Amino acid sequence: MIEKFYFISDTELGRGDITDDFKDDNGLNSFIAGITHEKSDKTTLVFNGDSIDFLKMAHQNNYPRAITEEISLWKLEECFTAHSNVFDALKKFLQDKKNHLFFVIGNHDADLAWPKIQTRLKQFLNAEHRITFDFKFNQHGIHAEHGHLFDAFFMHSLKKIFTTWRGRKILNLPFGYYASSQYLIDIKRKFPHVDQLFPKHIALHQHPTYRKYASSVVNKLTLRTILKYPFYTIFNPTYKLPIGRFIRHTVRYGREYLDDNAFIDHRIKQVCHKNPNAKVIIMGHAHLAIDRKESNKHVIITDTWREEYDMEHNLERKPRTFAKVIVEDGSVRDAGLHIFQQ
Ligand SMILES: [Mn+2]
Repeated sequence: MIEKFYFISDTELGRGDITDDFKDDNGLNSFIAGITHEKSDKTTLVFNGDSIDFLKMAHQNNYPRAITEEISLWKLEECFTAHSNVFDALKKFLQDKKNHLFFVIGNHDADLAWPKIQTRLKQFLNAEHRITFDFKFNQHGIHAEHGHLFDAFFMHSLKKIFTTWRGRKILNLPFGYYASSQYLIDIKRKFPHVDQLFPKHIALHQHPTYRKYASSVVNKLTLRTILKYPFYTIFNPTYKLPIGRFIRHTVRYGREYLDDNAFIDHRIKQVCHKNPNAKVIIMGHAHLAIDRKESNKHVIITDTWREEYDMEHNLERKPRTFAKVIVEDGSVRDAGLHIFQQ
């Protein structure tokens, strides 16, 4: 029996407005169409986190801190409308009964944890029993997770996904979510195109106006975080701070918060250590493309599918990458990182 697994990450499908960085519907459609009729007994497409960009999507022009199930549902419908072609391709993919879809939950799409979001997606894609949602994917010695659980700012408890505030059930989101949606989004809305430059620390270095505006926003965030949030958190759970993790991050990396290249080796070591039995480990989140052997494991990091230009390579559009794993009779036969060519 041959099973094929495809992993892509960080597509960040939004609602087609200025904060939506996904402009590649045609590319993604043809990728999905290309794997729809595979020669296999079973084909699974894994969206390895940050698939739908609930984080950067405004809700009726606002970024509320308390994310209820209704807000998440509204955003999901907006995404269905803005990227209907992608969802049509997924519907066609799922028409074949041997095909499965797996959504790994990331930091832009924690909303996928809501029961009604999962029901709605299953209903919309018309495949009740072949769509799975989870924070981690573990099958046949393949371990996949988005990668944010190793990120000091986006890490959160897997046991407490929801919390209650003023009698309402809301998502229990990490500090990074609020820093991004309440503050950093402002930088993006003001400089939408500079924000598509990668890596971030070089973009900041080369664009003084962008850097100046970004640092004023970050300073405001830092001041409020130190002076006000410790008091706010008494009344409102969305103001809680990851002080211990923040200190550990600073001890390990100094004042480097943006360059994922600086963090990735340690994160790879951590994920390998936490999953001793995995043969293949796949992550996203870092917006890097990596394929290497690490302590007898095959480690693959898939890059983003959003519109991003590489400042270290003549501003070329970053290639769209995916991981492919072939499993024969329950064991991994082949695994690797690939570049998608349309
Ligand atoms: Mn992420």
